[in-house]
Amino acid sequence: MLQLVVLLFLLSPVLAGMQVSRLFLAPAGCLLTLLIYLPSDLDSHSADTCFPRVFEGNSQKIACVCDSSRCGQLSFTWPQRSGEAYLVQSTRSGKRFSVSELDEYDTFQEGSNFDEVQVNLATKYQKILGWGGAFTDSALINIRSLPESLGDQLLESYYGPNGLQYNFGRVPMAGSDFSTRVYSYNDNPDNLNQTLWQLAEEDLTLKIPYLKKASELSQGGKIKLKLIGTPWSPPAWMKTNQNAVRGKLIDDDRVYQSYAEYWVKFFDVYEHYGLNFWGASVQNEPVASNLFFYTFNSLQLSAKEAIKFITGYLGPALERRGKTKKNFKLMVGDDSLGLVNSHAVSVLRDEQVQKYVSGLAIHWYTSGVVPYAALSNLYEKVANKIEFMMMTEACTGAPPAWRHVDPGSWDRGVSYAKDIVEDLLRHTGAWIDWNLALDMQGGPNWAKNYVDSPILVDSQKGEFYKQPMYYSLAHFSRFFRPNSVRVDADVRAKKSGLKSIAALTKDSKYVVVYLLNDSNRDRKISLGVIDESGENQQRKFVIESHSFNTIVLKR
Ligand SMILES: *[C@@H]1O[C@H](CO)[C@@H](O)[C@H](O)[C@H]1NC(C)=O
Ligand SMILES: CC(=O)N[C@H]1CO[C@H](CO)[C@@H](O)[C@@H]1O
Repeated sequence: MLQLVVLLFLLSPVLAGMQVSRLFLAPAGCLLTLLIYLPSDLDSHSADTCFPRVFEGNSQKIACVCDSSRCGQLSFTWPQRSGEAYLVQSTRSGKRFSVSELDEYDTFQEGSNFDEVQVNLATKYQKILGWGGAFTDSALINIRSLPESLGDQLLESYYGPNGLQYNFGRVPMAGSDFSTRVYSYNDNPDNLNQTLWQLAEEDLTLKIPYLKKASELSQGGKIKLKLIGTPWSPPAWMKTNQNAVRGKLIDDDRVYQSYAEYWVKFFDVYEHYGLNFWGASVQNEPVASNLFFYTFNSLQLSAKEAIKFITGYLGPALERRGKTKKNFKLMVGDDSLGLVNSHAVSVLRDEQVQKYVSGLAIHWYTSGVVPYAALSNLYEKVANKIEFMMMTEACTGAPPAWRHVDPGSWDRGVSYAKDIVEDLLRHTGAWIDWNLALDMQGGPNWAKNYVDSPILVDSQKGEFYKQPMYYSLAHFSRFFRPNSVRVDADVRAKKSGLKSIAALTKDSKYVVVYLLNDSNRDRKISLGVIDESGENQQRKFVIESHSFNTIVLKR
């Protein structure tokens, strides 16, 4: 093919010199263009999904570049024929969301060393609620710093049909540390009747326009975007220390009542702008805010205070607006495993609280330090009091001593994958990432609490980078779709360290299986899918060392 193109190209001046009619030349030119473009498209399938850049000269640190002229897409067509199966792979060596068909027949020798994974469709667990990220002021400032169409492309990378197909968006109610200033919706001291409540400029110029865009993108992909509101701090004048950082709500009924009014007004006003929220958490990190090093917008809210606020003020205020458990999912917790456990158990034990609260939210920051068994224990204590449990905030690069931003880091993608698998194995229905995008410093952040993000923006170069964390998420979000049900996936070769989770799609037509191994060698996998009638479908294939793998099988 290539030779033909070269030949035609070399011949073209000769053909032109032969005074061939214009009528002939025009289509010949088109054909020439077609022939030149065709081979490059066919040659490297990965060019569709990633335009790679190596960072710091380290071949393991690869991020995919998007600029005004190019941006990789995550394209995947679900199989149509029964028995058809695909393997989607991303590897440390550079594959990104690369799709290959899996043979129905065993092409390997019998008796060789396979790791067995047995998926059992009859054993069902929690429903998958979905995937998302947070619309912080900083994320949106970074998106806005790009040329408009490139910023839209970034949003599409998350919410569009060829992106992660996120269906959740977490929205800070007023400022968080990922803002460029400290503000609330009513910084007028003693305005207890909340007559001076008003949206901030950040809502009008950032949150509302970008939430609308994301909503349109996901509706285009026929997914209903579910928004979750979360406050970081009440107005400082309502707090014991008169400060947005740390402090408690002043223990006065009028303050509690006023704060409930302040809180629900946010949803009234956003509805006025056409944005309806699916739910909210009562308070971001109510327990971690007691730690001495907590240096940004927060509220120290004890279990007793949370119960008082929910049952006496917030719950009734929501109810007066027609927001009940049926149509508005209020969550408690919203803090790290280990820190929030006894707080959440105490709050949820209150019968009045149960009238208003639907879910438990957990943050990831102690993962790997606090054993995951604590998540199962916590869940068991509250299981009969909630409809769902979700992970509502995660990021890498958070501890002050760490590199905040580590462009192209594969290991950070692995951290995401490990946590998602461990959480999903323990009743978690949704996994929501932190900032959608950060700058090359990991900000902006008024409190200098810089961290990493799956997408980094370099506004000076007019580029953004999709890191391995982004692709790590893609292996879940694109396949473990909302309303799928997790099913049993038993890794027989337990010593292999291989991790697996599996789900059955809502229509029961597809089985999706995720496999993670971070070992140094390729692994031979024997995957068995046993259906409800006991029939076993086998697939044998190889997964590469240091890889994220999703298998999609049409039943
Ligand atoms: C609300 O409170 C302010 C004081 O902040 C007061 O001046 C105003 O009259 C009050 N408005 C109503 C309608 O009660
Ligand atoms: C992420 C993961 O589970 N990695 C494991 C892959 O397998 C090796 C042994 O071959 C384990 O040491 C890793 O922990």
